[in-house]
Amino acid sequence: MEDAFDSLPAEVQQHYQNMQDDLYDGITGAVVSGTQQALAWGQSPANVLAHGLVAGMDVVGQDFGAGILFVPEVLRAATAMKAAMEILRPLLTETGVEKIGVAVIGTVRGDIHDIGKNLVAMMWEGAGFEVHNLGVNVDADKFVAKLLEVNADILGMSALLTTTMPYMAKVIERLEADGLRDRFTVLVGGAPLNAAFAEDIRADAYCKDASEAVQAARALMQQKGVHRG
Ligand code: B1M
Repeated sequence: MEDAFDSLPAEVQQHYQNMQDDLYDGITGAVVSGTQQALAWGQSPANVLAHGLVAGMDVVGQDFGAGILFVPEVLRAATAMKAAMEILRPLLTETGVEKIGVAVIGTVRGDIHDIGKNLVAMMWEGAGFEVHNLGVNVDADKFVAKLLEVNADILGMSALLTTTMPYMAKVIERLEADGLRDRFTVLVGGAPLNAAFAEDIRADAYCKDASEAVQAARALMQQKGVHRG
């Protein structure tokens, strides 16, 4: 869990603001060195993520929506964010905990947004899950084949577009049709979703962000009483 931005020393707040500006401008080198600098000061990966990266990407999203930024600029910002996430990856995924379950995750068909989904995958790994990340534009066949191949406990699906979120329902309908729905816990997330949508499509839970995804996955594994060595 990150610290509140206002509780951070002024120079650290300024540092994160600079990182957000560099992310907005898509300057990968500066975002990467800003990430390294913040960690060297003893900032937690959660703080760097929330205040340096996600907060910057929120502004990019607002200006993209408002027609101030266009796809090429957003892509540059996304590239910078992904490079910084690679530095955080070992810190977020390192875990001394025993394996608590197996998860399959992907962004659904028609959708290529993967930053949030990759973050969930990293946090799940850090929480002790064996994670199979299928990438983007994943169809029902691929989800189902992987779930069976790795004998998964959890299916995570991500969608960032209002036009692609209905595909999650198709995947769940496919699990139902194959008589597999009860075998897997289905968690869904992504900016345009909400809990009512998750309930409508008969997912087990909606996760607002990566930490909720960890909490939900842990809680549902406990409910199932699954123990994996
Ligand atoms: Co796109 N895009 N984009 N985009 N893009 C959005 C989503 C949009 C809201 C921007 C806007 O208009 N303000 C808008 C969608 C509108 C809508 O449908 N309501 C949009 C659009 C329209 C598009 C295109 C159609 C643009 C075009 O071509 N005209 C196009 C679609 C391409 C496609 O997928 N077919 C497109 C393309 C792109 C880029 C390729 C340029 C790039 C993606 C690069 C990449 O991912 N590799 C991009 C980006 C970067 C964005 C925004 C700016 C940022 C998304 C992001 O990475 N956020 C986004 C604006 C926004 O979301 N505000 C936008 C940071 C990330 C950490 O947050 O992904 O929300 P998020 O993940 C969170 C939670 O949602 C949750 O946890 C994560 C971490 O806390 N979560 C899960 C996510 N998945 C989960 C799965 C789980 C659990 C939780 O499973 C259990």
